[in-house]
Amino acid sequence: MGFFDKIKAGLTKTRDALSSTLGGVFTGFSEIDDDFYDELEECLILADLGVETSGKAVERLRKAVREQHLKTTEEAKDALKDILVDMLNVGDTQLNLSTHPSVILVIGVNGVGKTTTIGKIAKQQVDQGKKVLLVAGDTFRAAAADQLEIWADRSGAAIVRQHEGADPASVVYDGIQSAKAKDVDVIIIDTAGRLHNKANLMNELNKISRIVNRELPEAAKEVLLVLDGTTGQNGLIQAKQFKEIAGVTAIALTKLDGTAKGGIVVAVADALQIPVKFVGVGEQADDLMPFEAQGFVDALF
Ligand SMILES: Nc1nc2c(ncn2[C@@H]2O[C@H](COP(=O)(O)OP(=O)(O)O)[C@@H](O)[C@H]2O)c(=O)[nH]1
Ligand SMILES: [Mg+2]
Repeated sequence: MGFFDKIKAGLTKTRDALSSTLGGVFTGFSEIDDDFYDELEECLILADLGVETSGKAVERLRKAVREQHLKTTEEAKDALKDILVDMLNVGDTQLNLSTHPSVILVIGVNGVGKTTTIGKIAKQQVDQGKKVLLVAGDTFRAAAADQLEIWADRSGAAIVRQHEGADPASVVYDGIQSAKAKDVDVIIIDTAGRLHNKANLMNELNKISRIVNRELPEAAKEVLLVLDGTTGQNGLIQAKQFKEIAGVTAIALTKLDGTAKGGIVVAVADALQIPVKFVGVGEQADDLMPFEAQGFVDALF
């Protein structure tokens, strides 16, 4: 399955919800009037674009309708699709892995899908012929490193881990030395995400970043924030907190297969102005799609 089919299947719940609500708006109104805009905005909010982003999208649509003299709701629909694509295009959606090695630091709260997403990215990179090393920076529970090790085996990546309770920055240091020795292309660092202790988490992430910058000053670095797509607007609040404490460069939205509120992707991109680079649509190794705005919006409608 290509991107479009896969993402379409993963977004089934969102699309079903949207087609019964949004579809109704576009077919139910014969002309573009205030009632049409009001209904439309309500639908977008229901699909989890959030109040702010939905308002912005409808405002832009009003402008497009005025300026382009659009007459039918069908024309308005096409214009809305263009607007959503534009709102999603906030930066390069490809990971920057231009150096050898490159580093992906993966952050986010517990349970959002960090380790799973790392496993999936590792698989994609290994399949492209890259040498990948996973670093078990979540030392909070032994099970976390065990889970990462399963993904290492599954994807064909190497792994560096230490004992439970070890200093994550020290595991990262070990990982980088090992990567240098083994000529690794991509280092992917897993972390624990205990956001309830914000100061602690910030310290931990800062320490990891310092080690990476000191040991690999020239390396391309991505800070990938993983968000659970089913948590809706709560996820957005989390994202804003992480944006404050870590220099997030990319977002992965997981579990879109389990929600009717896939519109959260638009809300996140618009509110944070950080590109969504992946969407997770299942638990298997190949259930991670590189994000592409046009394909995503086409799959939604
Ligand atoms: N349905 C679905 N489940 C997912 C997805 N990504 C992760 N999961 C599941 O979410 C749970 C938590 O994932 P995990 O990677 O352990 O989260 P972490 O605590 O952030 O490392 C696991 O049961 C995963 O299988 C996804 O895209 N779709
Ligand atoms: Mg984990």
